[in-house]
Amino acid sequence: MPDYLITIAEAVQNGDDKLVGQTVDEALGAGIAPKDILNQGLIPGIQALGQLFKDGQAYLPEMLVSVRAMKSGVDKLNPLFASKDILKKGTVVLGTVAGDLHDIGKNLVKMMLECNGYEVHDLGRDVSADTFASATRDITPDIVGISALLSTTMTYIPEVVRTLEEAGIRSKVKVLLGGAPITRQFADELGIEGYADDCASAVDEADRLMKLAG
Ligand code: B1M
Repeated sequence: MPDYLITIAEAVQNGDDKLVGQTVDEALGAGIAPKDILNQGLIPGIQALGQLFKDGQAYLPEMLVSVRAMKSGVDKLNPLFASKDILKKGTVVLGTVAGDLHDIGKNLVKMMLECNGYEVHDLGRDVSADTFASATRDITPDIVGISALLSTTMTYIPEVVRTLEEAGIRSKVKVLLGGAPITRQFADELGIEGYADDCASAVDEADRLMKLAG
């Protein structure tokens, strides 16, 4: 891996957004292709940090600054791609369920998905089943991502699924669940394909769901 790309990966992992921006500029100036900067610099950097996070060796503050550092590089590259679709792996409609005002985790999931090639339509927090359904009908995403942080609001998730079914659009999407009280078992019991317990795993799980969808 050329020096520039190693520096970019390490700077993302260390959350150094200034160094990321500066080195991305230098790499572009040296003629390195934007897709190589993305695939061999920025993404390995965030993946390395994501692995540390999953292993319990990095924590939320590090994750937040690294995601921001990654974004500062991605923002420089995006205009250089002839089509944004080169970066795009899939489309996600994302929100925190009705009655629930917690959105810090959902926002992290959004940033991680965006940094990893997903177009995310963020419906915000306190999102009703009808709003999930109408956004799904209008946007036709590949994945509907639902976050819930309260044991009282996770019980609303079946209502979201039922509303998607009644609207005839449940079979056209994969559903991804997350949030502190949610478990894989809960998702399985509702016949929901996707579950992730943190924002790094959410990207892996979205990638898996995209493969499932064919
Ligand atoms: Co509240 N809150 N809160 N709170 N709050 C908790 C969740 C609680 C565990 C605190 C406690 O009692 N120990 C408790 C819930 C208990 C329960 O239901 N079992 C609780 C409570 C009770 C409440 C209120 C009811 C308090 C009250 O008013 N009496 C109230 C409810 C308001 C409402 O929602 N209607 C309330 C309010 C609030 C604030 C508004 C003050 C604030 C939220 C601010 C905001 O989000 N904008 C808040 C906060 C900050 C917390 C704690 C302290 C932190 C939550 C957080 O942001 N964690 C929390 C206690 C705790 O967790 N230690 C607590 C960091 C965040 C990055 O993690 O959200 O888990 P998390 O997201 C992770 C994963 O879960 C996963 O990835 C993220 C990143 O790795 N993930 C997904 C999340 N969504 C995902 C979606 C995916 C995939 C993965 O795919 C779609």
